[in-house]
Amino acid sequence: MSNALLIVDVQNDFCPGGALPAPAGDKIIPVINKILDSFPYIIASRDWHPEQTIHFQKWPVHCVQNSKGAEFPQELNSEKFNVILNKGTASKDDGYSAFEATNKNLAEYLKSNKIDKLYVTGLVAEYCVKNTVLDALKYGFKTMVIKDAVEGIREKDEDFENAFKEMEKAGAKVIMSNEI
Ligand code: VGL
Ligand code: ZN
Repeated sequence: MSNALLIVDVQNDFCPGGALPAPAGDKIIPVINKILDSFPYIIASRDWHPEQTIHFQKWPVHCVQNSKGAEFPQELNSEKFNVILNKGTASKDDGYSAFEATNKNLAEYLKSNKIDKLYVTGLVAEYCVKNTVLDALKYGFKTMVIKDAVEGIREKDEDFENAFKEMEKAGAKVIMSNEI
């Protein structure tokens, strides 16, 4: 059995200067770059919205398909990614979880490559990272969350820590990148 690194939505719009920024979103990029080579599979998701979606009733317009804001930040070594998943592509739902990607079925991809253990990083803790981790656990994958490679939008101070508590309670293991 094998393991994979899952990089959730590290995109310009979730970094400082973007449309829906995690205030320290850019800080996780060097951490992710440093651990990339430790994984046989590197899977990245991207929030990939149509111009009009109910999602934008809740959120400022962000990560519109093919826009600059939807691109991976230049500093992220995205040329090493094996798979890119597009999520949030429907106009009628949020599509927070990478398991809801529409261009590839993530659960099937993992199973067909005998990947049973997922290391999750990315943006943002309170929404897409959390929903992806909860889905991974539901599908039965061993799921680790690399805390120093995750950031949040931190609408309220406690939101970031609460997201980690919820993931841990559901069965995720929270680790730091130097434990890999
Ligand atoms: C996200 C809010 C809206 C995320 C995406 O990637 O966590 N959050 N769209
Ligand atoms: Zn979104």
